[in-house]
Amino acid sequence: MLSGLENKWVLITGASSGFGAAAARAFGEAGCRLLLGARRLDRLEDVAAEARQAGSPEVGVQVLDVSNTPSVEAFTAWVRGRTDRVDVLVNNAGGAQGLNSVAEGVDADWETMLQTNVLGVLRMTRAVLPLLPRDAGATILNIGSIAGHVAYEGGAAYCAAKAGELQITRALRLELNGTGIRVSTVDPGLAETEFSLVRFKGDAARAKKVYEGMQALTARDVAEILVWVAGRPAHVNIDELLVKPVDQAAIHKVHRRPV
Ligand code: NDP
Ligand code: 8X3
Repeated sequence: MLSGLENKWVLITGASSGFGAAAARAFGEAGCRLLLGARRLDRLEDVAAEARQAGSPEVGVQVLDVSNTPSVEAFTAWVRGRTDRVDVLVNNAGGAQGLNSVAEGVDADWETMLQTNVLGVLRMTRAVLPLLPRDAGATILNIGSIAGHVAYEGGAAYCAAKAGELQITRALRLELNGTGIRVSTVDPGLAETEFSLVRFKGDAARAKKVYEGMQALTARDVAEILVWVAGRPAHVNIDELLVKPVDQAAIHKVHRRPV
């Protein structure tokens, strides 16, 4: 897959699974050099091996917890030890915890969702901004969600977090106007990754039901979009891209076949 991204430095948060891992493979195929972060180092090492196999000339992995400022700072110090520039920052780390109504809400779940999906994006962006080159097509690529556009029952904190991510993206684009740095959000609907397994705290049967009888997006579908967005000519900014499975006409309208 040739995209003009060869040898660009791409930093991906949450690269140990799902979209982040698929993005590492896809940017690897495009010939990018990769800096991968997440909390599970063993999983990152497996992803790194796949990305090298796919064609990446250089892959580094390092522990990263985006919910913790010292961890973000230590990660960025590690990045600075490998390169003085980051061409693409993919703020992907995040997810949901639980599907409780507000009345039944759990503090720890709310705090995790806001820490990762909102403050994590702010922390990572603040830390990496000085490394993004000016006027060279550098890109901040945030992963939002359909949940940032439309609310659903049990999703109050997650929907609020992804709406927060959307507004961070919009504010950043205004703040960075004139620098040549592009700011995009890619907002998927239902995609089968470990997202629901994490949301339902390891309940695999409940997680599987979310995608039952319908064809969800794959992590690869989303990763290919990320490579496409980052690979546009330097003067082109893809502002907001909402992508859903054909079976999902709207957040509450999902076509399911009998199973
Ligand atoms: P996965 O659960 O498969 O991947 C989530 C990734 O985020 C993992 O690599 C995990 O790594 C990482 N992560 C979670 N918390 C932290 C943290 N505190 N610090 C660093 N890394 C962290 O789910 P997806 O790939 O689906 O999710 C990726 C993004 O896409 C999330 O922001 C999610 O909200 C969003 N999204 C998902 C959709 C879906 O339907 N799947 C649809 C729309 C958006 P580790 O545990 O090793 O730290
Ligand atoms: C994940 C998509 O609809 O499960 O962001 O919230 S949804």
